[in-house]
Amino acid sequence: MFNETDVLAATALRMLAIDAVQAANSGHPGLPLGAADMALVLWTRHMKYDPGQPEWPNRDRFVLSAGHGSALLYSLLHLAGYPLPIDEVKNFRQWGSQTAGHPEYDPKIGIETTTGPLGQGFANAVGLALAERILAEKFNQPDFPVVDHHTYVIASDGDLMEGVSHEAASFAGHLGLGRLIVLYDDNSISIDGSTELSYSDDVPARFAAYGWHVQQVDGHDMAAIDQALTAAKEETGRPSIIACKTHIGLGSPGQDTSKVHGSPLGEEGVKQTKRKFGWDEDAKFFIPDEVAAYFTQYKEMGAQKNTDWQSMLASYMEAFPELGEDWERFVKGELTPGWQSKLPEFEADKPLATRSASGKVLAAIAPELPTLVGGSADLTPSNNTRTPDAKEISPGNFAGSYIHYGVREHGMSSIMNGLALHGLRPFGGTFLIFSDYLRPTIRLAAMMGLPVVYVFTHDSIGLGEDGPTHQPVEHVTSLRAIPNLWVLRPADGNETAKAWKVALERSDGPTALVLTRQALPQICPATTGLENRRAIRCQRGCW
Ligand SMILES: Cc1ncc(C[n+]2csc(CCOP(=O)(O)OP(=O)(O)O)c2C)c(N)n1
Ligand SMILES: [Mg+2]
Repeated sequence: MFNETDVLAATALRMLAIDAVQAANSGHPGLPLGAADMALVLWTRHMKYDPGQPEWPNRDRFVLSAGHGSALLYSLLHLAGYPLPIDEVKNFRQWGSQTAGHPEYDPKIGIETTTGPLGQGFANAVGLALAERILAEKFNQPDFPVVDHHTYVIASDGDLMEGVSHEAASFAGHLGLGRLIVLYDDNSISIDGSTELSYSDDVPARFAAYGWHVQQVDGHDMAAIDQALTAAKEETGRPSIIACKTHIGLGSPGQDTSKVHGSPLGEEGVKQTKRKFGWDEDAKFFIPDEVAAYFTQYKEMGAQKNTDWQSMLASYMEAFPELGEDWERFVKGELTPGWQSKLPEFEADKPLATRSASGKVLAAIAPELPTLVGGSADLTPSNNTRTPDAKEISPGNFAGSYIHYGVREHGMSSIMNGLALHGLRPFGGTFLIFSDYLRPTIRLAAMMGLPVVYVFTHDSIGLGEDGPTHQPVEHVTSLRAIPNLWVLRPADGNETAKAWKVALERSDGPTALVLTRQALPQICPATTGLENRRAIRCQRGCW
């Protein structure tokens, strides 16, 4: 089933990656050399993608969570035929290139999410896999599996050490996200040296305890990887992890050491590695014709899958015109026209906490917005995030719009990034004081321009009674320091309604709503302009 051309293609992938790192004299050769076999098997025998239309909605999602191995991803995208020319691979890590040191969100060339901070890609992938199930429930009809794909991840030791991956893995196991498949680059090396220095988890046992389907294979045995991927796809009720035992820096002088993790091999090291793989040691960025033809064949197969899907979609649009309209809007990232008319108005002289106003706003608008998916990190009654009509998402049941994330703020927020990457409009709640727990993910949402909404309640001086651990002091200021995050701190009910309007009309980045626990007077009648508002505030002595 695997022949010399497969091996040659994997070698070409490796050589392209080490040439890119060497040209930049900076980067990470270890992961590409070690993980090329699993990447090749995945991208040729299992993944569904069309490099001619990278944003095909029903493509399988691939996340290189170990973003430091980006030379592997860029080489793979180039070989697979994505619009990423060889000059971009040659310009690895150079200013203005599409090939930054760690991948940055760029779906037009096949990069599904920004990775680099370890663990985030893993948790984003849980969000992508959850989005796939939610969307399948919304759109699929008998004989019309419009949304029907897998989410694949390559994750490293560091990814699995990071806390956020623990939260997300536990949650994925709970929900039974059967279409999530993780290839673990199990090389027992991280930057400080052997993982034995700091890591003695029994990873397979840990994931089995989370409720995952677990396999262990030799990560350089293509047939074994292929079989494991097939078994992982057959397991539909549980997420899968395949621990692939690999050699970091395979074939290089520094193989199996931490040195090869993040240091270029050097001109001599590159030559030695090329000799070891039977490659011309003087050839740089060389792609043999048979390797180019090999990838073209898979590109054509992918294009055919997309063509078949497009013709199914055309029949679907005729058979289900209303759903078809929703689908078109979803694909364009648009919300139901006129939804703003449902925004409630709050009467003067009825003091109300802005968290309560937020709950009322959501209750009014959520039924209009099929792609809005809410949740809370176990503070639902405090955050007022669940609306009366919202059905909850639960293990094996994805026909809902409300997610109980459990006490997993960091995981929740990274999963929300994944939901947003797949086109849903997620919002999630916790106390403002705990915004620190999800700060790394807010920054990534801001960098990627994802329209995620954070419902941060309990912005109140009255919280003093909970003690200093619950009293937000510097939080609003520090959130305002994140570029491209909009921080809105409405002063009453009507401003809360406007804040939701602003947050949901925004499609190019995240918004934090900072809401009170205590009741506030209504100082801003809904329909008046700024001048009147000023006058009213002056009358009340609160401007
Ligand atoms: C949150 C976070 N902390 C630290 C780093 C810096 N860093 C990059 S790779 C790495 C660990 C490398 O080990 P592993 O993940 O096993 O990758 P491998 O060396 O096997 O390629 C670290 C600590 C990071 N990228 N993200
Ligand atoms: Mg490692």
